[in-house]
Amino acid sequence: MLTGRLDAVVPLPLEVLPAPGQFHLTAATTVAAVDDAASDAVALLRRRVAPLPSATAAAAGRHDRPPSSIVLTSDEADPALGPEGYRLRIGTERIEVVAGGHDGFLWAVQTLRQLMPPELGDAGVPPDGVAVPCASIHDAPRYPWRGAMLDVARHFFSPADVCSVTELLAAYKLNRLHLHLTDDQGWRIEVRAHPELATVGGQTAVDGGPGGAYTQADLTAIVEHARRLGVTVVPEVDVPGHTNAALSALGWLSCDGEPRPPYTGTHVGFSSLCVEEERTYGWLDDVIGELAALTPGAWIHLGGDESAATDAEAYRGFVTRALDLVRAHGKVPVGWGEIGAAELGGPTVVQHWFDPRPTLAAAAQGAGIVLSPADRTYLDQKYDESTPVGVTWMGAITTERAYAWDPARSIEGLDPDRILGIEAPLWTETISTRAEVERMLVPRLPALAEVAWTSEASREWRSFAARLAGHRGRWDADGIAWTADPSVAGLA
Ligand code: TNX
Repeated sequence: MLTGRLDAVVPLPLEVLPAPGQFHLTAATTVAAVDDAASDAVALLRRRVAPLPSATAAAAGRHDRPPSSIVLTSDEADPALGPEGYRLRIGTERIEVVAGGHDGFLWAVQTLRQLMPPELGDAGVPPDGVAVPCASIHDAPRYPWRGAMLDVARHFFSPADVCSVTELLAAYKLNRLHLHLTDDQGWRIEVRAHPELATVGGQTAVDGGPGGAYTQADLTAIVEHARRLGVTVVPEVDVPGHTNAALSALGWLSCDGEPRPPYTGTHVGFSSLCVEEERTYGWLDDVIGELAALTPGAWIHLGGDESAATDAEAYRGFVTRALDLVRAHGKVPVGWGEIGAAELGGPTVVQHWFDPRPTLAAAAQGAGIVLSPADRTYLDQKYDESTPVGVTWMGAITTERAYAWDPARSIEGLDPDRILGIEAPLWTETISTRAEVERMLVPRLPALAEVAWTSEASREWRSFAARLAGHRGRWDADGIAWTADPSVAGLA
């Protein structure tokens, strides 16, 4: 009989206590959810583990119960495990999933899936069933912000591509999908008050690629699909720089009122909104208002990076005002490190990527910090010189390099209590297909997921590499492209 393994889970759980015996999963194993908060987790279990029949909780607990059952309940959930924590008790006849809420149930199911033999595909349970070793697992994340960013502006990716990437994030318990929706080369989201942004600004991409833009319905579908997987979409509209696509669609956003020619190159730092003009703020308010209504998550990202074409003092004034605008729409603003040079004026999340100075200035103002140090998390960097796509301005990032760092000690002088978590950006100047995206993410994204989830004291490269190598069969079964990174012995 196919048998799962306890030492297969990425990211590594807080505690895995093996117990004697095996749970026997068959096509007749029933699933019972005692809690409404578990309904997305039950759907995930049926879709990604096995299409099992339902039972009521009472039936699942009866003496003459069916041969085996999986029960999801919030009874006796341990509040100390937090909103994302869970317990899995795998006994010989019953698997009990205990979580305090929606996300904990989902992460428990993702763990359960990894405990199953990789051969248990989505097709169903083999006739003689599969076995899972008995154990008691309890688990909770180190950091609340565990993200990846997809740049859909340099190259456009379809809603189906984005949803597929979201499945990958969720499989590794990443809970934020940051969508870089606008840049010089393309504007990718319909704004009803200013349709030209998408219809004109959406037509271009790097190297003359086809471009494209999401309708509001597309974004709603992406957001809802992600929500059911425990992933919050953080939409980014990058201002005041990185705005050539907007300036090509709406000439009045530039100070001279002239539309800019479309841009399909890869330089940065040449475009700017006219931050001195009141009309710019009215436009930004329209854009943020629509984005805020479309995305139920708490955050809207305003970019703010590399605004070399904006006067430095005017930039700071713009940032302070733009952050407030986001708050006026009920959201917490997020910006790239550079915004730390401005007065933040209220709750803000700052995404560090390169220069520690504005990040430290932001932390001193009370901002929460998301760490995306380019030399560890920039997944557009090649693995090594043989990687067919990607860039190298930060140097190569092997899977081991993505794994072997401690966020709490990554910026000298940064109070670790300010750190919300980490995020892995994937810029797409050189990346234009789903398979290329996957090859850049896998296996480095699972490495970063473990950095974000697992406590520092429990992490160890060789343990990780061995568990990771066991996932290649899962990627292949799911049709996910991956890189045979020589830094991971079992993958090369
Ligand atoms: C810097 S990182 C950028 C992006 C580029 C990336 C390429 C950051 C906030 N801005 O505009 O795509 O480098 O690696």
